[in-house]
Amino acid sequence: MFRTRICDLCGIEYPIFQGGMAWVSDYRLASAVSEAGGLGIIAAGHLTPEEVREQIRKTRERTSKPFGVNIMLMSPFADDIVKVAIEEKVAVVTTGAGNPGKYVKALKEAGIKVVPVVASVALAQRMQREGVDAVIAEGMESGGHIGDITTMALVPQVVDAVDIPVIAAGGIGDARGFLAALMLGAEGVQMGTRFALSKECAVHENWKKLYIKAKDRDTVVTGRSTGHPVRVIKNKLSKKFEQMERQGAPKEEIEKLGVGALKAAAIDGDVEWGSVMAGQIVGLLKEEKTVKEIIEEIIQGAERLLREKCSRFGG
Ligand code: TUI
Repeated sequence: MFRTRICDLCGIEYPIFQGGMAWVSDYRLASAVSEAGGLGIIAAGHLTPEEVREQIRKTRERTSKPFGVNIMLMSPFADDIVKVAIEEKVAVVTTGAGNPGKYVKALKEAGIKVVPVVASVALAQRMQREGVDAVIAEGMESGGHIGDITTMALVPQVVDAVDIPVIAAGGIGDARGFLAALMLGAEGVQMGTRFALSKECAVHENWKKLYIKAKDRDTVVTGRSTGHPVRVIKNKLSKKFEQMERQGAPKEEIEKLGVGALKAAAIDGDVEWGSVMAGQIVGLLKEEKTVKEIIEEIIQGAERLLREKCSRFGG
């Protein structure tokens, strides 16, 4: 059950992607997700091209299954990371925070599936015209850099506007979210926050503790005034951001606050003054689980839910 075009496209068992998360999703998480039947994704956001190559090779030592690399298009190394992905022949490249148009041809020629994150119908249509294999429609419930439409509203509009498969992202953390996304017409889901709170994720313990403590209203979007909206868990840093944005501080000064803040939280565990990116679904998460448990609970839970709902509403 739940085999979709995404499974065939990427050579995976379940249509579940693990979102690429800079400083959070390295080879340990990516290989675990792929081994469990989903698509693990190495985040290249913060890495140099040679570090990306090393991550790819380490992933290959742990799994022979397909996996992906996420290229954050604001990275100064994006051009060379694309070259590394091609040389290393990764199965899938996902992109974020921009338009990957100029890379599509070279990636496709190398036999790599290209799956950009989009936050609007217009970009999804443009990406389809440029020949990508699928799109990830990401709602503003997501953690990190976001667009401004919710998953519930964005996904069906993107589904109606393109013929290629659509993966839903943003606000999905369990079987209910997975099934809801399929009902909206998506053929798969991408989850970041849920996988960040997994045993195999090497993010700092303080980050995970904060995720467990967080409730529904504990995230906030900073950086709207600079054109780089980022969803994080509220802390001293986010309050400072809000204060500076309220006061109309210069864009450069506000952006300076964020430099190094993600690493400070994810690696050094400074969850007061670091940037603890998280989606709104963080309030649902109560415990750390293994990747295998997360995926099995979603697939088995969705099968059970579907049976229950069909017998209740479907006669
Ligand atoms: O990329 C993400 N999320 C991210 S990247 C990131 S790294 C970072 N670190 C510090 C500060 C800022 C970022 C953290 N989180 N998600 C994918 C995503 N892409 N969400 C939204 C978009 C998007 C938005 C607009 C993609 C394309 C787009 O349009 C660009 C255009 O040119 O039309």
